[in-house]
Amino acid sequence: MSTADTATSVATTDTASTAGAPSTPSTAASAASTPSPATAPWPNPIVSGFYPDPSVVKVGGDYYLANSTFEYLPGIPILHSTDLRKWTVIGHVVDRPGQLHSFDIPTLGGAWAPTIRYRNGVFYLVITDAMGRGMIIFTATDAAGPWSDGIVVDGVHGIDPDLAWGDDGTAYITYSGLDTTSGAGPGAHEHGGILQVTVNLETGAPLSAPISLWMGTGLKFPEAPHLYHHGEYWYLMIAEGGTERGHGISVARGSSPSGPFEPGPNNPFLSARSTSRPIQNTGHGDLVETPDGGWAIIMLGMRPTGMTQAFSAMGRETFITSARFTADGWLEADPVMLNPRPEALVIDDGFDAETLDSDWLSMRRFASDFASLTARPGWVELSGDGSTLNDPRPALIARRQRHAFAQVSVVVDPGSSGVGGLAVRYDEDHHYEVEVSAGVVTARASVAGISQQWSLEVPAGPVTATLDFVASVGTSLLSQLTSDIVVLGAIDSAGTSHELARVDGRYLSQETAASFAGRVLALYATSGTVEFTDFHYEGSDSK
Ligand code: 6LW
Repeated sequence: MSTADTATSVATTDTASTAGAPSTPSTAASAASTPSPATAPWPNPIVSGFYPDPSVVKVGGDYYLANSTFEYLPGIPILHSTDLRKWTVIGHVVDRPGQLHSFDIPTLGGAWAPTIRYRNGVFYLVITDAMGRGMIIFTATDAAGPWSDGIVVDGVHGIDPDLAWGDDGTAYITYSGLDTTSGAGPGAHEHGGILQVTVNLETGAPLSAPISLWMGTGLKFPEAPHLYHHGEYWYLMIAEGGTERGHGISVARGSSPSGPFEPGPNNPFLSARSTSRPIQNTGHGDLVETPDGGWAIIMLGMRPTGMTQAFSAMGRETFITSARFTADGWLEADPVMLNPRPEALVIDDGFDAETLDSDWLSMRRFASDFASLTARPGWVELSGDGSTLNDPRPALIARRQRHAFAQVSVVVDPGSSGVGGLAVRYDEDHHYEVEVSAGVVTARASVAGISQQWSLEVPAGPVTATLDFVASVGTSLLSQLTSDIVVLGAIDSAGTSHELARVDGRYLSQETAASFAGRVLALYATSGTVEFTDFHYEGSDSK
């Protein structure tokens, strides 16, 4: 497959030695009873929380993964693994102004669907800054960064760009023909199927006019194309059916990177549609060679919960499943099975480092614009400008909610005039928060313009704001439909605990909010300066 080959061929000797049967029977017995890392069931999700539209590349024994981040900054995380199971964020492609449009990008716009590839010592990442700069090529010699400023593929308007090289070194950008950037009116909302141009990667100049490669099998939204050269064929793998429950992955093959392509016999060959599997919406996949020389597809999916599997509180996450080439040269994949990591994840941040942990996100502007780690050592100070969580650029730092059930808390000191607190946010129309000002704590739930709040007078001084995400315990069937219940609470400066409100979590899910991102846990300041310390997150996928 040219992508892996372009990177480096997979080292086989160490794979052979680790996969080889041990010499002594007892070891062999234990080996037989304990699946080798290569054959143990995949953990799934492999990256939990708001990590949609994954792309992966193998470079020797290393794997690099990239995801969409839309209006959040820093943008486009790069994660590293050596086994496709354990992933670590090693950097971000977008870590400074100008790389993306960002500042006034509409919600749902921004960093849509990257493809990460590697060739001759250079990492390439192509992506569309939807409703922003357009289709962009970023490069780096180290996947951890720094990455380039990004060059625009001039005049090519589409999403989900893929990058592949022909045997002659020609660079092909294959993309989905949804035009979000030309502003050309009706064409901006038609879908042109899967298109392709050749491109000068140094300048971004297209070297050919767009050609149409495939419209998919006729399902809606043919998108997320990826080209692979394996054996005698070029494979064109796409998503179709839409990112909702009808999502799936289809494949066609041809003798050249530009086709013509013959659709496979079992498309979509990967989909959860109309099944009761815990993982739904599977699609938008990238094919990768596994450490043991097999194949896997890494894709987006969702974990809808509630009695009718209706609400996905975690949004679109990154999943994996095994795949293979069949004897007649087509792709097949195993069902994507849920296998959450059993251990709880605990995060504590006392804000005593010189810079914010890179998992802290901000909204359309970098946190350096409004956050200080030096004003009060051991605290992060956020300076509000009057923007609330309903506005496009709140003074906010946020981390993804990674688990269905979690406890979150942070100490909030609003001083004499500050207003701010702890929120769970899906987008500016859907968020719940515990807000603190001098002597008053307010719980608030805002859903699609409807808002309700509960206020309580408390002694002056710092307050510990808490959000608990718990399972619904109601006995009525109606109460069993939701994904979770969010408990908004506070511990005042006298040490008294208060439960301010219990709010249904279904309204902060992909199916209701419907915006592309996912839940984040946010520290924010609306006005004045508000200081925070002792952020604590404990999450688990078991109740
Ligand atoms: C992405 C498209 C999609 O570009 O949603 O789920 C868009 N599929 O492929 C944004 O995530």
